[in-house]
Amino acid sequence: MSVTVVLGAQWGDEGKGKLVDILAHDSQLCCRAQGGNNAGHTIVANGVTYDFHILPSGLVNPACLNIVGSGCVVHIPSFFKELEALEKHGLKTEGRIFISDRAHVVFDIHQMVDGLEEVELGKGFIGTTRKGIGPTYSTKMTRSGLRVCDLFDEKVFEEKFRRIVHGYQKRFGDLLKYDPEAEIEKYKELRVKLQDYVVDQIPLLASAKEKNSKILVEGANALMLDVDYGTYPFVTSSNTGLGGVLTGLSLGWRSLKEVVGVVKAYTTRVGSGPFPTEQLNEIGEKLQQVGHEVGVTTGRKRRCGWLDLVVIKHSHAVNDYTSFNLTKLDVLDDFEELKVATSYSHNGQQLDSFPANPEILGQLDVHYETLPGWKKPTTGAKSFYDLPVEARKYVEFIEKFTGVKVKWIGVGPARDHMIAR
Ligand code: 2SA
Ligand code: GDP
Ligand code: MG
Repeated sequence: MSVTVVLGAQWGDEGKGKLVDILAHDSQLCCRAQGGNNAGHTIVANGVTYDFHILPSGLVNPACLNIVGSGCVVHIPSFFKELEALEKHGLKTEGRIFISDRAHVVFDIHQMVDGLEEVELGKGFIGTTRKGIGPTYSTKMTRSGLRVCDLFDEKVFEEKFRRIVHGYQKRFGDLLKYDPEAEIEKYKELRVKLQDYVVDQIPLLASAKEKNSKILVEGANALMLDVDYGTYPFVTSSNTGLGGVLTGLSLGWRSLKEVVGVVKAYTTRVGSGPFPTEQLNEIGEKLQQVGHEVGVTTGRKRRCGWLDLVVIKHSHAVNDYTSFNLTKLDVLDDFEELKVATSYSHNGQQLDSFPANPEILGQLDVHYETLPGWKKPTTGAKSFYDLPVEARKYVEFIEKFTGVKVKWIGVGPARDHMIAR
């Protein structure tokens, strides 16, 4: 068995879905290890645009099986809604998508609590997707959550579910307008519909191992949103790095072949929190507009700024990438010059790593290298040498700084807008 892991190296939306779609053509199984339907991604293939949230992008390839792994959190009605939308776009998903019986269930009440917790935070709100991700991982960690397997024993389900609801009602009182009976009723139908999708992930992956299958792991969100290594507390509630892949799926470290870091040629972030290279000016606006930087799940405008190689270095230090996919290089086609952050200082002191403290992160001086732009279209480029020399130098600058080879370069949204080296 050989496993290729695709991980976001920045704050998400680097274009992981597109690389996963390309690699899925040579894979038998595509897995999600963590996160929920907060992870919006868009894939453009055969002239069709598909929006994904919780489902793995391997569904676009008809020969690839897909699994939502144990480390994920799943809102079951949204899972079915997303499947239906893909079917409407012509994808045949029957028999190709499974959910681990150990994955945790996101209930409507988790989503409502997500919203209430954001309000409680006032000005310090995280800017979550309000998909109930944080509250569901919280109930998982306090051992009061429900797993997919719990849904199939009505008595256990009702008992555990009422306990969660009771706890939240005690905490939020009248603020929480919620009818648990309606949700219990909904699950009478949902559990019947769900049973064909539920598997024990451990033997499934073990059998893939025996068959020497090629497995693809699709990271969700990205390292800077990792609950341990990201810009805490402005992060999501799972381990979005390699650690989350190992705990969220039973693959084992021995089978890991490649860990690809997906790096957008500039930086974006959705929601609140530190963003040292953010450009709150016409440059940020241009990146947002040319890059169509809008959240796939919530429709929020993404914040935009220059490429930050201090972030990429930090991300590489945690995930140990074997290669990079640089994406959206074409978005930089029309800039006279490009800036790339290469170091930070704080109170005149040079920093040698990405600081943990959000206060320090808010007071950094960012040091940039300026590189020439290329002012030519790159979308038609089929090989590295089709790119303008300045674009090649931009790529080589990233490689030299990080010591990681850029193996793929995205020059447009479609599947064939990708240079492989
Ligand atoms: P949550 O909902 O608890 O995971 O939010 C916590 C933080 O994580 C950020 N986050 C994301 N950042 C970028 N992209 C995400 N997916 C969607 C997309 C987001 C969207 O593809 O654009 O549509 O708005 C994603 N999911 C979570 C989030 O902004 C919070 O900062
Ligand atoms: P993900 O969450 O990392 O999978 O990324 P998203 O799908 O949320 O956001 C990436 C967006 O950029 C999507 O709309 C993609 O279709 C698009 N995209 C991916 N790669 C490229 C590229 O190389 N160039 C351009 N212009 N768009 C791209
Ligand atoms: Mg996304």
